[in-house]
Amino acid sequence: MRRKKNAKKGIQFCLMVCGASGTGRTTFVNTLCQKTVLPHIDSDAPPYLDGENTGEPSVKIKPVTVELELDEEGTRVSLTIVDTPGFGDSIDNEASFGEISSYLERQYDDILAAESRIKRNPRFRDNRVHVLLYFVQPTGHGLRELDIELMRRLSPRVNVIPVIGKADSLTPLELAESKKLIIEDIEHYRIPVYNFPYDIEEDDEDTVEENAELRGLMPFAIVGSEDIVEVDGRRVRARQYPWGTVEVDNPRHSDFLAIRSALLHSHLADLKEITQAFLYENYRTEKLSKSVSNAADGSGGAAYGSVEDGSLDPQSLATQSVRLKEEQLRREEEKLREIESKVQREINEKRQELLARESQLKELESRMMREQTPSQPTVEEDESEAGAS
Ligand SMILES: Nc1nc2c(ncn2[C@@H]2O[C@H](COP(=O)(O)OP(=O)(O)O)[C@@H](O)[C@H]2O)c(=O)[nH]1
Ligand SMILES: [Mg+2]
Repeated sequence: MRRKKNAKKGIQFCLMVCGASGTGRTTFVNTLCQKTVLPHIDSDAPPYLDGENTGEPSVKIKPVTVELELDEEGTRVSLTIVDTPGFGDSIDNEASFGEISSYLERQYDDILAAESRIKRNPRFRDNRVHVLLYFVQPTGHGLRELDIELMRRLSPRVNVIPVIGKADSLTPLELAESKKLIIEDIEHYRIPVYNFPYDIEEDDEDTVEENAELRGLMPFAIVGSEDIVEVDGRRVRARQYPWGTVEVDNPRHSDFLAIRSALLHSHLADLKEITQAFLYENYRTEKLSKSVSNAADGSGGAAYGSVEDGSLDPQSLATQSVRLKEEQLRREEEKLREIESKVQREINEKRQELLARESQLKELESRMMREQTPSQPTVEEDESEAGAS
């Protein structure tokens, strides 16, 4: 049933890719979608800079939406990809951190505003990001400070899944070691990544097994390729080297299939659910509660910079204005509700009146019928007599 419905309506899902330049984000996206969704000009360079050269790279995050048909049954996903400019080279990382986190928050603000509207906009598009794939460079080591900071800062706003980009540049041993080091770092720095949560007591055996398996693969080893290569008569996505071929879809070569199926099939709903019920709710509470600026655990705070003179920082100001607007909307809504119930009351009264009239009319009608009935045969008799003569 659900599948049929999904096929008809299309599921909406939003994926953000993030990481240093050259970690294979663009290639991964095109591999995932099996078509060129992101152009292969380096999206990290010129297009992301504002035309005017002010010296400040102003990052532009532009989502792209593609319709993907996932299987023969026609299951479709409307996948929105959000590529973020790479960092780690010359760009000021602070600026791109700020850009990314404010992009995430902007999508929450949009829905917050949409929810408080009296009249809903039927064309409103929910652009909340459901998952962020963070591309770690294939250095063979653990996380860099930059990786730690970014994932820590963004994980309160989005489900973060760490992956190792261009994993084929590591030997199997190096890859295994690197995965181990990265997981150790994630645990040590308590980065709340999305770890395929399960509950041994509550969940069924299959779910537990599946999630444990996926958790065991983290960080996923990604190999992407836009080339189709013939291997043993099969045409597959692969990277060809003088010494051999790395097949994207081969689980012995990379974790691409595992992450693809987790994102687009098995964990799509869970990622959306956590975004809605946990991440967005938290943001909403933070935003609407007065203590928002104190509550921020330093994450995000630095991006906005608290103002020295004790006045409110932009975040609190924004919060306040949203709150005021919300209050105003609520009052207007209340007024409208009052009017509505008054009209409803009037309608009810009129309906009662109408019903009363109706029954009066019915009574009158039946009285008339009763009065008419006895005289009818005489009329007929007269008529037939008249006809006979
Ligand atoms: N070895 C290897 N190279 C890759 C892989 N994916 C992309 N590349 C190459 O790495 C370079 C940067 O890739 P790109 O997708 O543009 O990275 P982005 O800057 O993160 O978007 C390109 O030359 C790609 O061909 C991969 O999985 N393995
Ligand atoms: Mg790119």
